[in-house]
Amino acid sequence: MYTVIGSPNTRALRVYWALEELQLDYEFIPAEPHSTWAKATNLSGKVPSLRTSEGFNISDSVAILNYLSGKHGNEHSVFSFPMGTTERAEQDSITQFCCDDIDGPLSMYQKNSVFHPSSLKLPEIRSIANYEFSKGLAVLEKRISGKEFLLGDFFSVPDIICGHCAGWAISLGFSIPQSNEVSDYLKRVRRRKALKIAMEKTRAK
Ligand SMILES: N[C@@H](CCC(=O)N[C@@H](CS)C(=O)NCC(=O)O)C(=O)O
Repeated sequence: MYTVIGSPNTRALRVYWALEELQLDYEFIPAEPHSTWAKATNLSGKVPSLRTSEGFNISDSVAILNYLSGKHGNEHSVFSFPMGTTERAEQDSITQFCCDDIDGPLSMYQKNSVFHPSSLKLPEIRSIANYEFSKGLAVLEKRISGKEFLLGDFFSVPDIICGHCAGWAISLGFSIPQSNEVSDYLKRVRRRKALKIAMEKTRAK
């Protein structure tokens, strides 16, 4: 049994989504960033963290998703290529692209508007982040062209990151094109049953 620390309004939703895809049991603590639980499980006070039944703690959504997909994943759930293969190198490269170019701009905007001291808040940050996010989507369009998922036929970790970021971007009012291969792809991943179940289960608490 796993325990997830993190409110579903944060990147913890990625972990809930992955656990539902993998059909694993979990408990959860809907902790906000810098809460007592967040500080107890991550030195930076960030969420999410995952606690294993042996009491081992893993922080960072990508580390958690890679751990879960490596341990429990297969071609029917959250797929992961083995370490040391060129396919895995490509998987890691796509994951890193999603973190830098899709998650990065949203993170920059949210940090500045929520977590930074008011003396450092910049009104211009929104248009800068929107510009960076649009650039990320343009590259995502090339990466997804002709494919169902980012790794081709297999639903995997970067699909969860991009699918989560799409919902996050919409909630922040960032623009996503309404009709092209990227929007079709994002709609496809966000329609997955596991995401719906994860949101219902964790938001009900
Ligand atoms: N790379 C980390 C980022 C974690 C992160 O920044 N989480 C946000 C909530 S979604 C947070 O706790 N922010 C607090 C802060 O930036 O101080 C991950 O993917 O888990």
